[in-house]
Amino acid sequence: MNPQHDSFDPLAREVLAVVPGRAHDLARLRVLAQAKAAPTVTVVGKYNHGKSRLLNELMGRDVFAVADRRETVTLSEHHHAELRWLDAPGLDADVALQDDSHAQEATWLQADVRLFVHAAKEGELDAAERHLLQALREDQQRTRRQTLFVLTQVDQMSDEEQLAKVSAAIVGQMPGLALHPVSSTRHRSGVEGGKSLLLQRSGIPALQALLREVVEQVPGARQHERSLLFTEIARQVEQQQAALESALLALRQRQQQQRQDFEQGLQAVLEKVHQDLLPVVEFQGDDPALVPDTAADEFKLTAGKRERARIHVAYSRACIAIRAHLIQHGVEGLPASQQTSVASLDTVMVAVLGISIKYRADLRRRFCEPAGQAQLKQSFLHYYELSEDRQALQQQIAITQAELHAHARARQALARLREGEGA
Ligand SMILES: Nc1nc2c(ncn2[C@@H]2O[C@H](COP(=O)(O)OP(=O)(O)O)[C@@H](O)[C@H]2O)c(=O)[nH]1
Ligand SMILES: [Mg+2]
Repeated sequence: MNPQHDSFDPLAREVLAVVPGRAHDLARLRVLAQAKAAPTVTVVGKYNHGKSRLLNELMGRDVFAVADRRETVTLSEHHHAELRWLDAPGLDADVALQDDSHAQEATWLQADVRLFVHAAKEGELDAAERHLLQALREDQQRTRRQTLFVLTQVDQMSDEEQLAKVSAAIVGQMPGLALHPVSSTRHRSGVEGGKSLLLQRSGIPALQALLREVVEQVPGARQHERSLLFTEIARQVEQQQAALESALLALRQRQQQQRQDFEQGLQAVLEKVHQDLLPVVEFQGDDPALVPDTAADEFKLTAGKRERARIHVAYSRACIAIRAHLIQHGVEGLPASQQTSVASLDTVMVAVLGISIKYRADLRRRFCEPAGQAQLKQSFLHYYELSEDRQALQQQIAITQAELHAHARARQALARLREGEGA
């Protein structure tokens, strides 16, 4: 691996963590980070259309394997004339997945200039070629990476008329397309036989001249593309960050509002309970509820029994009122960590109030005196925050905050990459 990438990759990972869909753009930026890398020229097109041979003729040396079989299966590169020439396998419907990924890498990741190769004898473009060419033209609009359409093997045309026909058909398919007709075999014969007319008619010298012009524009195009990609990624990170910020704000507002609703409701319920209990707790004189029944009273309705029943009913009513409020706010069971083996005891009511209240004095202390009331409020609020919904909300807030931190880190990493720290 290139040592220049040692600092690029960790920063890129921070960015990728929040915009995973930008993996390709970051990979391309990684290529662009090698500022001094020679402009890369590659071929794209179907197999056997003469891609490898075209590169050989353009370079003036037999570097890449030419064959009637599928010869090029991986990427091979050659440095010549201050250019990096990259031969790629053909893009065909029937290609093995691996070949295709090599071709994709050459075209989309590595190339500064693409030579789209189509053999004249094949006539019109097929659907796959049209789509690819269209995608390359759109990419050129966006990134300024250029694609030249090279019509190869024109020596296979019977005459100029047939060539003109094929050319017109292709332009009809892709309006505005500039065609560059070449014949590698003519070029070779011209070179070997020293025949300058054949050389000219091969179209190769003209394509070489055009390629030189296009290559001169590569540094500017790279700068444009680099800036474009950084700007697009940064914008996406910022947009996501803004969305997360408003989501966090909404969550916090909901958290606050819910608590306020619960607290106010609880206050109102406790006040009502207090009022309802007043007639029971404010008993004047000796409390008959405290006088135990004798064996003789077993089947009699005594004052003590009646008062104890009143206390019991009053307490039950208080509990029902409070429970109704708790249930309305999703506070019922105890958090898992506090649960016992007895399900009926695992409620917030039992945890806060105990199992039962038997004495008038206890009722007063708990529900009617400020200290007792404050204690109740505090306990219920405690369990309220531990309830499932509240915990889930808290969790969501924590996740959103973590995402926001990741975005802040991604922005920093992106800025550092842009400043060239990763280059
Ligand atoms: N007649 C003719 N044959 C060519 C030309 N260019 C390539 N070929 C032949 O077409 C076949 C495939 O060429 P190659 O460059 O390997 O195609 P690739 O699969 O696209 O790389 C080979 O047999 C070449 O010799 C050309 O300009 N004229
Ligand atoms: Mg080839």
